[in-house]
This record gives sequence, structure tokens and C-alpha cells, in this order.
Amino acid sequence: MSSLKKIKIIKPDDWHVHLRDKKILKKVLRYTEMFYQRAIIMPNLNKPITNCKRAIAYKHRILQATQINHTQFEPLMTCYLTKETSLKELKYGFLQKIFIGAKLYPNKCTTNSETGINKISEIFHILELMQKIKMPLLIHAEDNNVDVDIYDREANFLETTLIPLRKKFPELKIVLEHITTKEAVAYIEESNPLYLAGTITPHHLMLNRNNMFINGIQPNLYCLPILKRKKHQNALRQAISNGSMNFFLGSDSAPHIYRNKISLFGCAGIFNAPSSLLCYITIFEEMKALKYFESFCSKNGPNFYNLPINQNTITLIKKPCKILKKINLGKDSILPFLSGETLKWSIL
Ligand code: OTD
Ligand code: ZN
Ligand code: ZN
Repeated sequence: MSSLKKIKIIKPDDWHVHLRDKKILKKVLRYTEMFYQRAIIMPNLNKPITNCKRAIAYKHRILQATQINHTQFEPLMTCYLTKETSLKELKYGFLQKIFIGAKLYPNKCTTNSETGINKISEIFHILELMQKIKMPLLIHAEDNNVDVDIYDREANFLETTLIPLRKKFPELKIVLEHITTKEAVAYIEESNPLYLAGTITPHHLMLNRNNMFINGIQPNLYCLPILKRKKHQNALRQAISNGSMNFFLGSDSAPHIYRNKISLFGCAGIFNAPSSLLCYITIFEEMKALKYFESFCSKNGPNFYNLPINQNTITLIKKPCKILKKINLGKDSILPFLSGETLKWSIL
């Protein structure tokens, strides 16, 4: 009999992932499908998903690209908010279950956010509707004022935008995506999990800003929000170890072609889909918090989004797993997070 440690959990969902389109979509989707039953698909394509028609067509392309079993993986689509977003379209999309929620990108704060929001007051009428119909608002929570230090943008956003916003719309369901600071952890922890939640990425749990500058600059670790100080990393690790229902899994896997990552004006984003779940379990084990692993991966997310909990299970086993070195894409390639490194956990 094998004495290797095994953990069987309800199949997780990834509540924040970038799958891109076309050739990249075809190459990266298999990793998300392998580990996750459902995933919230970010709408920041070159031509953003701003209406139902684009969402339906994109979902179709994703389902066409599935490898494992067409009926199993479920993409959950989001609407990219702009100040032009039509209330009628948004309401229809949510009530018809075309959209699970809408995504707020402050203008120019991350990849393809040039049509994002400049001033939150521009979309108050949209947020009012969303509160009324209980449609979740997913936020890239960073202050986009270029005078604000890049390391302070998340904490600033909480003070200048989020706190006043929640006073105005107290029952708007909000997810702060990919949180990175102790301020975000503290603010979310003391909020009602019906109305405020946070997703946490594997890279922000595993790394801090030093890692970007060890052995020379590491463009593969450049992502937004930028990696923060170790005290913030520790606050995130502590947050998931307390079993709070306000936090759940969102990998923020964001593939870019290697050439574009290492070039001048290199792109932000970390492609972690091949290892994300293995990273999470490694951290929960390090934090002696494995008893909360399943709720973080598989229960808190559906509870927030009012979705059923998955029926399938997966088993993880404490056996070394080497992360693949790269994905070939014609003349180009994509380098996964932890490329070529070995993790202690594998999928059975
Ligand atoms: N962060 N890169 C991307 C998105 C995320 O803000 C994010 O959600 C991307 O390339 O789409 C990144 O660094
Ligand atoms: Zn973001
Ligand atoms: Zn993202």
C-alpha cells in the first residue's frame, strides 16, 4: 500500500483566469481544464468582451478549444465595463446567465485596460443596476493615478475609491481581484462575505518583491498588481490560513509570449495554470492549514456567486511534480510560472 499522503477534494474552480484567444487559447486551456471544473474568464482581450454577442462567441471558441471533455469544463463569462456599457445589455446578459458578473478595470492599470474607467462616478448608474439585480462586480483594485507609487496603488484604491463606493452601494456584491496587501486583507476580513470577497493568486502567496530582482531582473515575475513586500505576502498567507469565507481561489494565470515578456516594455502577467493548484496546496501545507484548502478552492467561490458546489472530485498526492519548461507556439513559446522547477505535490 502506498504511504504517500493523498488529499481528495471537490473539484476546484478558478475564479479569475485569462485564457486569451486563438493559438494561445488552444495551448493554455488544457491546464485550466485539468485542475478546474469552472473558471471565470477575464474579458480583457485585444477587443474586449463588452457585450453579450462577444461573450457568447468567445465562450463558444473556448468550448471548441477544450481538450478533455467538452461537457465538463464550464467557462463563466464576464462583461468588460466601460462608461458606454448599456444597462439593458448588462441586465439581459446577467439574467440570461451569459455573464456571471462585470469587470471594472481602472483605465490603463493592466493589460488591455485602455478602455477602462477613468472616474468611478462615470458608472454609478451601472453600479446601481448591478446592486439591484445582485450582479457581482469584479474589480482590479488599483489607483491608476500615475503620481501614486506603484506599491501603494492597491491600498490607495481602498481608501479613495472602494470605501466611499461601498458606503454608496452597501449591498453591491464585490470581488477584489488578486489582492496583494495587508490593507486589503484586513478590510475584506472584517466585511460581510455576502457582499465582499477577495481572490488570491499563487504567485502573490509564494513570492514577494525581492524575488523579481534575485539573480538579475526576472521579467517572468512581472505582473500587476506588482509583487509587494514580504509583510504583505505574509498577510495573504495568514488570510487563507484562517479559513475565512471571504477569500477564494483566483489564479490570475495570464499567458504572454516569452518574447514579449523579455522585451523592452515587457508585458505584465504570469502564466501559472500548469502549477497553480499545486502551488496552493504547497502553501496550505506550509501554513499547516490543509483543513481549509477545500473551502478556499471549491466552496467559498460558489457560495459567493450563488452557484452549486461541484460534484466531481480530484485527488492530490504528495509526490514530486516537475513543472513543464515551456509551451511551444510555432517560433514562439510561453514560459510557465516555476518553469522546470519541482513541486512537492502532484495530481493523481
Ligand atoms: N495582471 N496581467 C494581466 C492581467 C492581470 O490585472 C490582472 O488581472 C494580463 O496580461 O491580462 C497582469 O499582470
Ligand atoms: Zn487585474
Ligand atoms: Zn487578471
